[in-house]
Amino acid sequence: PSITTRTYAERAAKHPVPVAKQLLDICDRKKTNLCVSVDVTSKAGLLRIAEAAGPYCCCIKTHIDIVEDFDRDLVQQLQALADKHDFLIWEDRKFADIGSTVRLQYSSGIYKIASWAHITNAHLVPGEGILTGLASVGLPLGRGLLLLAEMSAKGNLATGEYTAKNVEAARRHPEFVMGFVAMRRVDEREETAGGVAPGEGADYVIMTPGVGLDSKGDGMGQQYRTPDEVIRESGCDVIIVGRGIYGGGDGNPNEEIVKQCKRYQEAGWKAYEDRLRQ
Ligand code: BMP
Repeated sequence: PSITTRTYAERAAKHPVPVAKQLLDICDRKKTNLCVSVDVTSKAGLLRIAEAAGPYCCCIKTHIDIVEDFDRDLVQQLQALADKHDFLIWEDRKFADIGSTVRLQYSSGIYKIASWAHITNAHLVPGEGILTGLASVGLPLGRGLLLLAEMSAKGNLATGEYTAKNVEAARRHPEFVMGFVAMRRVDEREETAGGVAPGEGADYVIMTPGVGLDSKGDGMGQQYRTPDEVIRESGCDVIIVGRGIYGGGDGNPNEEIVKQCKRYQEAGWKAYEDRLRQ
């Protein structure tokens, strides 16, 4: 059977990357495949939205370098919220340099991403040295990495052979690469093409941005699909929702955030249950 017919719990039990196991277990426990992307520029805004969204999501995704008043206390408070509400933290850093440089960018500087983010992600543009560099920091800390095998924006260049190379590279780093940012089940297509039966290969978590129920785009290239298109039709595992939940700017009031979280959580979970029945 294909990966898409297995439950999150079944997949958690067998996953080789501890953080992927944790994420899939949270999805099962909280009945949510929602990752909330919080792209706001203030510490107070980020913490407020994470607190409001925490009960409904499996993961909070940050862009820590847009926060104007970043300090260590911000990540400490975010970690406390992750413990309290049972979610993981993903810093959407999109590393894209040679191994020796990303190793420093991941561990050092102002942000020290590896010290607090369970998950981060990278482009394969520089070649597989980027994985060796990031793994040298992340593996000892039990972190996991997503490769950007595809992107959501119109006209993006992560397609075809480049996407396939991401899947091949992931297979050579099974202890650290937990999955992909992708728009579809990129791993299974590859397995079928290579003559391997779908689902017999490694299990990758597919986390998918460009999800919105009320809008088709943002006028800057973003393209939105519904949770049903993403989870059931395309076989992805986690929906990433940003502006559809926090509303842009400094963010919606808490009441609206909670309302939208429940709406996306429900839609994402229904799509998953429908997929299991397919
Ligand atoms: P929104 O739902 O507001 O469009 O936000 C999408 C989020 O996902 C942004 O933080 C963006 O950086 C991220 N993202 C994306 O939109 N497309 C990709 O291909 C990869 C991303 O990380």
